[in-house]
Amino acid sequence: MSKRATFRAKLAQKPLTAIIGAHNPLGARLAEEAGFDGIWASGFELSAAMGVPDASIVTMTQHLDMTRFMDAAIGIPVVADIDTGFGNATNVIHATRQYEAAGVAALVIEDKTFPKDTSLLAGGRQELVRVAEFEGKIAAAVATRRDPDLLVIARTEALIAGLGQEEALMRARAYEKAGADAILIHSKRKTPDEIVAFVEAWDGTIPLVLVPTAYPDMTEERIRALGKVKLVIYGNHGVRAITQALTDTFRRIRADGGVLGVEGAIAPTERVFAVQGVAEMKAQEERYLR
Ligand code: SPV
Ligand code: MG
Repeated sequence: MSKRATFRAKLAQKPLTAIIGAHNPLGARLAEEAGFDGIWASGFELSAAMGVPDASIVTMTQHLDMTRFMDAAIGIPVVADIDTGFGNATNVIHATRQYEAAGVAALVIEDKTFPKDTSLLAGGRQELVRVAEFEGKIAAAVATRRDPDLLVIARTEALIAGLGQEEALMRARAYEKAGADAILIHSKRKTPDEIVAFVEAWDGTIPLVLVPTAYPDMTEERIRALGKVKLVIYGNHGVRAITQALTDTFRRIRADGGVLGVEGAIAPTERVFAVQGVAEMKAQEERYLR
């Protein structure tokens, strides 16, 4: 079975599927090793890794290239965060072709205007496109995919934009009618109340997707108990872990004037060799270098 078919079947059968953000194959491999069901090719993570805000500055091609590298490096599926689809429905058609060819299992398209602003930023510029415009974008992605197993997930930012439950529900229902396979409902509240209220009120037939970054007390056990939610995305914990680890390590080396003090706290070189696949390369050399 293809990664795509496996992922679609998992979402249908498993009570809850869990994926985590990555922005390069190293992180993707570590996520696979840790037991995640898949990778979230996060726009926020890649933007941060490139040292720019998550505001449609990283281009589609840059995100696509990294997504392709990640997909090729791992055996678990990749869910691509394609933001707004990089423009209008025509851009979505192009993006769908490209990401499908890159091997992803799912596309997540959000109903913000292009260029977007990142969702969790206090005071961020959160403007949504008209419902009809976004229905067209979802319908365009659905009609463009060649493989029916490629999931098209519609993400509404209605709660992020402060537009309330009724707007969020109205949009989610419209996006289901437009052909979405699932609805991602995002929130930046510190508590899960508005997400719980949305999930309880959800009367559609397609499953929901949550990103419990702002409300971290929402555990998988609690999500499973809610029902209706089939996918949880841990959006940015990798890039935050790296930011902290590099901050601590670099400062310590500078303060100590040497690397002895960090030796015990960082991965040995051999561990990096292992994640890079050096052992496989050596086996290949043994077999093929003549
Ligand atoms: C991302 O990881 O790029 C996301 C999730 O879209 S969030 O940053 O919470 O909007
Ligand atoms: Mg994103």
